[in-house]
Amino acid sequence: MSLRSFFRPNRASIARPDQSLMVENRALLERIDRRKLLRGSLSLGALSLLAGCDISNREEVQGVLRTVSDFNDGVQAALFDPKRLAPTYSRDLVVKPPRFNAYYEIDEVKPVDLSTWKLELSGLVKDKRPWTLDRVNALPQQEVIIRHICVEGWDYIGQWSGPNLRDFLTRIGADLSAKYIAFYGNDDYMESIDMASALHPQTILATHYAGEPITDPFGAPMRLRTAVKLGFKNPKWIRAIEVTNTYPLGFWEKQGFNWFAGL
Ligand SMILES: Nc1nc2c(c(=O)[nH]1)N[C@H]1C(S)=C(S)[C@@H](COP(=O)(O)O)O[C@H]1N2
Ligand SMILES: [Mo]
Repeated sequence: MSLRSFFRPNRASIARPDQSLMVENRALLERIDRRKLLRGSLSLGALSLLAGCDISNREEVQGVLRTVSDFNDGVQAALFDPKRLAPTYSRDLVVKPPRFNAYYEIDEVKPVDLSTWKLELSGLVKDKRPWTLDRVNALPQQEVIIRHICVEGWDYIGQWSGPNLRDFLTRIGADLSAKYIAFYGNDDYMESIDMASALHPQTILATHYAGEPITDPFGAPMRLRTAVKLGFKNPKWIRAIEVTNTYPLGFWEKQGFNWFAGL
């Protein structure tokens, strides 16, 4: 099925939208609809009708949804303005402690041993020496008070500080023309972002929350905080950073969410 035929429902399809297919591809559909990038030609309503057009071939429909979703990644990347700043907020709006979320429950968090913690570096980086927390804390600090938005439909304002990611990448001799930066969490979580977003002025390696070192269960000792990405693109408990040109598939992309996930 081509994209073109996918956009053109036939009458029969209107009569039998497939609910299970809609449920199965909910993440993809919501992502596609939320951005409203293709307003008019493509809506969740239109997709739901179209999803019914060849229900006998679920893989084909899924393939088309993925194509639209990947297409959105490209459109988002093209529309991204590396200099446009996200809104920031005043300190009295900061939620303390931060609101907790992970792909597991809060009581399952395995606290990180800060005495042995080191930040590992790999990939397209000249100086791969691991970083101790003391060395990270000796770097110039930047504070951002920004809104964290989760695809689950909630948000909160947080006050984060730590080294600016662009400064850090420059310092370690990272190839700033590489495509991706991947972050590996202590809990097996992995996410990656595009270099333009990594170099955005409001993207930091947060080690502090509301002026205090980040403690567990909140992602000690380091988490990515970027004002230009959805919540799931902000890995916590960072133990390793990789600079690469090989597309690194993250935790939530495997569930069908868009990779770019920009705000
Ligand atoms: N290591 C790790 N990082 C993670 C997650 C996770 O499960 N593990 N969940 C992500 C998701 S989906 C969200 S919304 C935010 C939650 O951050 P919070 O605890 O400050 O609300 O962390 C993100 N980073
Ligand atoms: Mo999230």
